[in-house]
Amino acid sequence: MSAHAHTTTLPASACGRVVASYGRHLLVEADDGRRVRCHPRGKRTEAVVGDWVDWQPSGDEGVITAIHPRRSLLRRQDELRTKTLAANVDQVLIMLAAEPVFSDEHLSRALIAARDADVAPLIVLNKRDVQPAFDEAWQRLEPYRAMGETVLPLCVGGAVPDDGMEALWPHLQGRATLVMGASGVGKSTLINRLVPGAQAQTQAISRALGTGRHTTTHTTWYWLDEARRSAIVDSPGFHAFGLHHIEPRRLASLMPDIAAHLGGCRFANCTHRQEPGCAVRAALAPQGPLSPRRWQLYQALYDELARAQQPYG
Ligand SMILES: Nc1nc2c(ncn2[C@@H]2O[C@H](COP(=O)(O)OP(=O)(O)OP(=O)(O)O)[C@@H](O)[C@H]2O)c(=O)[nH]1
Ligand SMILES: [Zn+2]
Repeated sequence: MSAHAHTTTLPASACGRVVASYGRHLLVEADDGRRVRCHPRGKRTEAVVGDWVDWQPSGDEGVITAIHPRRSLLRRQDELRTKTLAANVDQVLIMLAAEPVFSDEHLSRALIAARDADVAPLIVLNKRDVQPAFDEAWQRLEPYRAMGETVLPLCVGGAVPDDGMEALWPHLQGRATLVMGASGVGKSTLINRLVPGAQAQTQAISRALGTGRHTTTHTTWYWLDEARRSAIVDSPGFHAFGLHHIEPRRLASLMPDIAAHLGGCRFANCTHRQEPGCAVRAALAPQGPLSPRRWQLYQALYDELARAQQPYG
């Protein structure tokens, strides 16, 4: 075969979006909406859900040949290491509920990871019908509202006149939103309300990718509108982001209530832990507005990130 004949018989590569992943199996959606099962060509083309990719047909499957530059990349925390979770997400919906009671530390970690990835966080408090637990949880979220976070009430699975879905919708429009939250907060209930056929779709994808129904680490990108402008990304069993790739010195800038006091420290390289003349420590309550618990969390996370930077430490 001549070189010329070879190039003309090579199938043209097309552009597409990774809409589902089950381990190394990927489903790519082409521009015309067609969905093709794809494999990465090599280590450098290991795409994740949300990625824009170039792919080439290969039999009735496809091969991913290139990954387009990512607008954002979120990582999940595994037992041992951080793994990529989703790319090109604009927003992370952190779902909390009246019950189970949420942990301030988990919430803070999620907010830090989102900000680090340049992804806007949106806090949603579900189960408004569960009282007085809901009102208590709403109160506990006051400090987060004070530092500028958006918090929306929701009652996605309860029978109340205003379930909060109408107020949530404008926040989802025109964006790709990843949903995360502890077990039992109502994530599946929310996904099923937003994407009525979600469960059936997931089963169909699972069949298309030839994986068993017990696969746990799968992520799915669902379009919320015909125009394919708004999407919701579901990753069942995903509870915590990985933080260990974050440089400890960046941490203060990722916590808005601490970041508010940066710039006034005596030392330019202040780590805001024990240095004299630290503007962050000077802002601690009762003299200032900064909650001592948040500063303690900052210190604990700083130490954790510093340890993670030393591979054998
Ligand atoms: N009272 C009340 N219960 C709700 C509400 N939303 C969801 N639930 C219930 O909470 C339970 C957990 O909901 P799921 O949607 O399965 O929660 P999940 O976050 O997907 O949980 P995992 O699958 O374990 O991660 C179910 O029994 C739901 O019916 C709500 O607004 N009010
Ligand atoms: Zn300082």
